[in-house]
This record gives sequence, C-alpha cells and structure tokens, in this order.
Amino acid sequence: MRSEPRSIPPGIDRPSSLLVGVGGAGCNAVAVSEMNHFGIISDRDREHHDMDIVRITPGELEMFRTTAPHFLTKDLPVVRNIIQRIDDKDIVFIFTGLGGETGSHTAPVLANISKRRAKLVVSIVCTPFSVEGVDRHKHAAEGLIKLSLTSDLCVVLDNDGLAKAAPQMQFRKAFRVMDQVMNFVPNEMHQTLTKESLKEIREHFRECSQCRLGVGIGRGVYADRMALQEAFESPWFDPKLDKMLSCLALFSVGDGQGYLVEPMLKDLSNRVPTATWLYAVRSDPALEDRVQVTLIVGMK
Ligand SMILES: Nc1nc2c(ncn2[C@@H]2O[C@H](COP(=O)(O)OP(=O)(O)OP(=O)(O)O)[C@@H](O)[C@H]2O)c(=O)[nH]1
Ligand SMILES: [Mg+2]
Repeated sequence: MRSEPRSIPPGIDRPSSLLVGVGGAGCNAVAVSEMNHFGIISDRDREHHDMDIVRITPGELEMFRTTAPHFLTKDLPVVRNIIQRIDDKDIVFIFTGLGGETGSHTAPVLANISKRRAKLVVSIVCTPFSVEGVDRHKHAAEGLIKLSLTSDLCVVLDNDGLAKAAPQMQFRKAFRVMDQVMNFVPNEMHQTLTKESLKEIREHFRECSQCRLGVGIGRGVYADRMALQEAFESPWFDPKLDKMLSCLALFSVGDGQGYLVEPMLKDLSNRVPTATWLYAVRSDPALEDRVQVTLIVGMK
C-alpha cells in the first residue's frame, strides 16, 4: 500500500552531534569534518591525527573481538574514557572502514555504549574493495553484523561501487572521495533534523538492518529530476526497489527553489511505492539555483 511522505516538523532546536572515527580509515574520514569529533585508534597504528585520540591496547582489542558488546562493563577504563566523551550528545555518528581489526571490532562496542546514552546512533561504514583479500572481508562481515545490530542506522558504502564508477582511480584518491561522501550523512542530518525528531527517526528505521546512501545535485529547468536521477545513480546506491522499507530524504534548496520539493516527493513515491518516506527541508543560500537531495534508504 502506498503512503504519502511525512515531513519532519521544522524546528530550531538542533541536536548536539558528535562524530567518532574508529581505526585508520574512520579517523581519516572524521578528520575532514568541521563538526565536533574524536578518534579511536589501536596502539599499533602509527598514524598521527591532529585530533583528540583514544588509544586501544591489543588486549582491549582482543576483548572487543571476542566479547559481545552488551557484555562489556563500564568498569573498563577504556569504556569509561569513551563514555566521558559521548555523554549528553543527541546523535553519535560512527565512521569506520570495515576490514581492519580495530574498526571492525571496536565500532560495534562504541555503538552499543552510545545507544544507551544518545538519542540516535548512526554508523557510516565502507566495506573493503574485492581485491583486498579474504581476511579483510571476514573481519568486515563480522563487524557489519554486530554493527547493524547495535546502531539505529547503519549506512553501508561499498568501496567497489567507487571502483566501478572510476576504475582508473588510485586507492588513495578513492579513499579521499569516500571520506567526503561519508560526511554527507552527518552534515545533512545535523542541519535538517531537530532534537524532537530523533525518536521518530529511530522508530522509522527500527526494522531495517542496513541503509544505502544516494546523493544528487540538480540545477536549471530540470533541477528536481536531475538531482533525483543522480541520487539513484550514485555508485553506492544499489538497493533493490522491493527491499526498500523505510527511507529518509533530506533536501537542501537554494534561494527560491523550495517549490521543487513537492515534485521530488511525488517522483520518490512513484519510484518506490512500497517504501515509507520521511523528509526534511533546509534552505542553503550557498546552493544558489541548485537543489541537493540526500537519500538514506533502509532495507529489510
Ligand atoms: N574511506 C577510507 N577508507 C579507507 C582508508 N584507508 C583504508 N580504508 C578502507 O578501510 C578498511 C580498513 O582499514 P583500516 O582503517 O586501516 O583498518 P583499522 O580499523 O585501522 O584496523 P587495523 O589497522 O587492522 O587495526 C580497508 O580495508 C580499506 O578498505 C581511508 O583513508 N579512507
Ligand atoms: Mg589501521
């Protein structure tokens, strides 16, 4: 049965948000953010980031790998250390590259700790390139199962999507692009959601195990169609239409472009009549005559 998209009531009470990068990739991705952030990295990782860092010892990492997140107690110094940083935040965004040991095994622990304190826990993860080897994929698969159980939303971006879109791109460049794309989620959610809406968002995605991300920008006469087309053709946007369950559309519109939202909502319900859509709109004069749409699509 088809349902009309529901608007998140606009408000001025913005949530307090915190980004946490876990492991080398996660820290690289949060490092480009202007939002409040810190990193969690293992002792053996020699990378230096110009940010607040919590170090994990090999013993702690082994405990995270072998213990279900909800069995870890807050008596552990490292857990207390993390709690201190996330206490009183409304949304905790967790960034990690699955496949390494630190990110794959620590991110679910962090999500579990955050879920008891924050109103919303959103994980944004990338999965390894196919060529990265069996061990990486094994850690990634283990981490993803735990993370989708412990996060309210778990947005998964497959690195292979980027390889398909730009096959000649070097790993290092591809990672920098991925860092930017991952940041769309906190940037847009922080600026469009209100504190009061977070409970509704959490309920909306309750039945979804994973989410996909599509981002598009349009301008000119067909700005609305262009933006949606681009979002649906994003390299990381591969959900099967019949598996799309609960979706969130975040629109940013330039001056005087607000009238484009309604046709875009119609288009969305026509493309995926079986999904339930929530949406929010913000105006951003810097976009001028452009309109940007960010789709977070939850799947069964
Ligand atoms: N977006 C992004 N992804 C990366 C980057 N570096 C690595 N990756 C991806 O993230 C996965 C995990 O790598 P790391 O972050 O180095 O692993 P880690 O969590 O630090 O774990 P260990 O080093 O094994 O303790 C890799 O398999 C790559 O697919 C990066 O700078 N940015
Ligand atoms: Mg590492």
